[in-house]
Amino acid sequence: MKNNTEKLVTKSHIRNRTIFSFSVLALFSVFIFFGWRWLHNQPDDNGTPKPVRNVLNFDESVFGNFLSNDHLAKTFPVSAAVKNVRVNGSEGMSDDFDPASWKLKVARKPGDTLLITLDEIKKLPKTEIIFDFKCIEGWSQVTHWGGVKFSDFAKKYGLDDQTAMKYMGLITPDAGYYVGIDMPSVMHPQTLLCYEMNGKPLPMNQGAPLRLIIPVKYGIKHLKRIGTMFFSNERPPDYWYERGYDYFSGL
Ligand SMILES: Nc1nc2c(c(=O)[nH]1)N[C@H]1C(S)=C(S)[C@@H](COP(=O)(O)O)O[C@H]1N2
Ligand SMILES: [Mo]
Repeated sequence: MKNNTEKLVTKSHIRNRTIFSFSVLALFSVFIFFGWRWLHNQPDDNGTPKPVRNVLNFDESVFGNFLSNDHLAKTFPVSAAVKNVRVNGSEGMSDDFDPASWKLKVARKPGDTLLITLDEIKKLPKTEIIFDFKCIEGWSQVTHWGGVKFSDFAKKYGLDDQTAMKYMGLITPDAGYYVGIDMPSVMHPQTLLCYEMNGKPLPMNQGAPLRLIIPVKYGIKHLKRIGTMFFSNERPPDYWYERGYDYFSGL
């Protein structure tokens, strides 16, 4: 029996369809070509074309609202933490550094800089966290860190005026790596000034004497070997931001 939905298709019908399909393809190609060229002729904003930067900044204005002290990054049992923790990134970690004479510089106001030793920091209550550390390069690892909560540190050193500002900046002692972080993320209860990894003193290549651990952010913001801390209502300079990455870099 003949299927009555069958249609008779002529050669010219097929030809017309083919021409139409190729025309659509050609049109889209032209559109993408000129669109791409237009984008790359736009003024640069910190390593990326201005329209792309505008989208990243818009994302920040949306997703920044989801950040809350009640929204915690997922944590794990100690047994889940890896023993061989990956070492990634050594900007600002020059060889001529002497951990014995290190002190944390906290620039509270112009002409008012605190110098704090590691022993003083260790006197504050210790907090540990085991979480999935995520790098924008596409890897992640469950790792175990110990230190003081930034919010405890801020309370102890009277940083109320400072934490009322919009950003904190961190710089390595040689100024080779630097990050800026929005204050809600800095004050988040899982953000640590960290001096231990896997229950032992932090290894040099992992940021000894003191590094930042900030589980609500990608790895780029977890600055190793903190030299100077400062506060500002403007975005502090940020190493990877200047190279085209998102300033917020939240998770
Ligand atoms: N001083 C300094 N801190 C840094 C970096 C760096 O290059 N220099 N790289 C960052 C990046 S991209 C990642 S993923 C983490 C890696 O931390 P780890 O070496 O302890 O794994 O450190 C961050 N902190
Ligand atoms: Mo990273």
